[in-house]
Amino acid sequence: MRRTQVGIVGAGPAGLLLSHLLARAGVDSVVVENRSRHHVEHRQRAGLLEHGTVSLLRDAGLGARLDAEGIEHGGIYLQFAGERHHLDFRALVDRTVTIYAQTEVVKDLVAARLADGQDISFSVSSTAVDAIATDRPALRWVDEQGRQHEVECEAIAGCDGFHGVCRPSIPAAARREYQRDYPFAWLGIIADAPPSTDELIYAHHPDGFALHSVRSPYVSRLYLQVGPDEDIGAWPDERIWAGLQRRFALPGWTLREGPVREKAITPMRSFVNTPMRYRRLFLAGDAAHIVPPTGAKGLNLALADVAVLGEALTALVRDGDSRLADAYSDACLSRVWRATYFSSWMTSMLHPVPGDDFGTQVQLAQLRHVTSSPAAAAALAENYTGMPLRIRAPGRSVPSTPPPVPGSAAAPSPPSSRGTGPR
Ligand code: FAS
Ligand code: PHB
Repeated sequence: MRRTQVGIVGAGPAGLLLSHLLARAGVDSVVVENRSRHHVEHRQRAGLLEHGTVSLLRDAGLGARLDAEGIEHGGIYLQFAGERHHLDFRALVDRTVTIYAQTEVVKDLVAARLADGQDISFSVSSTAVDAIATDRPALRWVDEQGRQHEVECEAIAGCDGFHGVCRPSIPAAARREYQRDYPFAWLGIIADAPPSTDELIYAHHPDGFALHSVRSPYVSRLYLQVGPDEDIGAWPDERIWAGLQRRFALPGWTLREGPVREKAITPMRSFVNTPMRYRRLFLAGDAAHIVPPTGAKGLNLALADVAVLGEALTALVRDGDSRLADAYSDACLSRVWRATYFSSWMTSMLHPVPGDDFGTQVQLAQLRHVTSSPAAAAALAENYTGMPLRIRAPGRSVPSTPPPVPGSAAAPSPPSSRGTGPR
């Protein structure tokens, strides 16, 4: 039996950043992960960091490679009914986003933790959390060599994703789940093809949604909407490219193809578990909530949870002050529900459902509204670039400074339907 201050389950972005923030505050942690280091550093997931997430990583001393290799984007394109419109985030809300893949964030975090001497156990099995209703919860696992471990903690952070063991360890009567499953999924590819656009293209098409994202000047990340139960085996590379070509087609613009390095299908769901804390067990990231990736919120939300949790656990286990820990769940859930609403709205606007002709007309009306009204465009830009990260101590509300009211002297000019290709 060993002891640590915080036991962390999961070495994804949430678990790793939490361990990093706690260490900077002088709080010890143990991190256990059931996949290999190579797996967690190379599994393709998110690609876009909000404005606030970039600041958070920089402030935590993790900005070097992000600043050198991240690609700043000042807007997105929305394509529908044969038109492509640009939304200029700088003009609308004076904020940008940065393309920097989750794989790179995880590599930076693993390197920083190991350089700091952090104990991370990869490839473990039989993870379990016990006595979470007491002040001395226990974390148990079997390591790669088959040895059993048990660590007594002062708190446990469940950063083990949607399929982890921490959320189910909370008594069903003590928590509530909200879930919506969408009638479609995303087929995502990584292709060795130079991006055909300078900023992301979100395309609504009768065949289905498609997204052109990027990873580097030589690598493209693309997605297309497929049925909810599609078999990746039914999608050879030729079929994927043909589908993308149709969905992005625009006169005078070409989608460059290349070898497909990876492909996978991701189901689309919205999920929130409340509260995000049970006694000495705290949930963060996908362990507590899932958003459809349309709004590029999942990774950003996970890191925002951890920014709050790091302060709360430091106050609890280092300073004996439980106020931030007591406020943790509510402080995160207001942001979680805002991101859940935006991701659900963006998803419902962009994904035609076969046979729902009424719904498709509503989607086109929404897209025409967002690309013609400065107020509607600013609302999308404000949510897409992310809400400022704010840690609120109980009893102190931080006055918000909302963006200028559209139409007022300080408001930006209307969105433009610029050219169709890279600037
Ligand atoms: P993670 O799932 O990343 O990490 C949890 C970790 O816990 C994993 O490494 C897991 O192996 C480990 N674990 C689980 N059970 C365990 C156990 N019993 N014992 C020990 N360890 C355990 N977000 C976007 O913004 N854009 C996207 O395009 C996007 N695409 C995605 C595609 C897929 C297939 C998935 C699943 C998610 C995607 N997301 C996307 C969301 C994703 O980026 C998550 O929001 C992000 O990984 C959340 O980070 P964590 O909360 O750390 O959870
Ligand atoms: C990605 O680059 O993987 C990405 C970007 C934006 C999204 C979803 C995924 O909305």
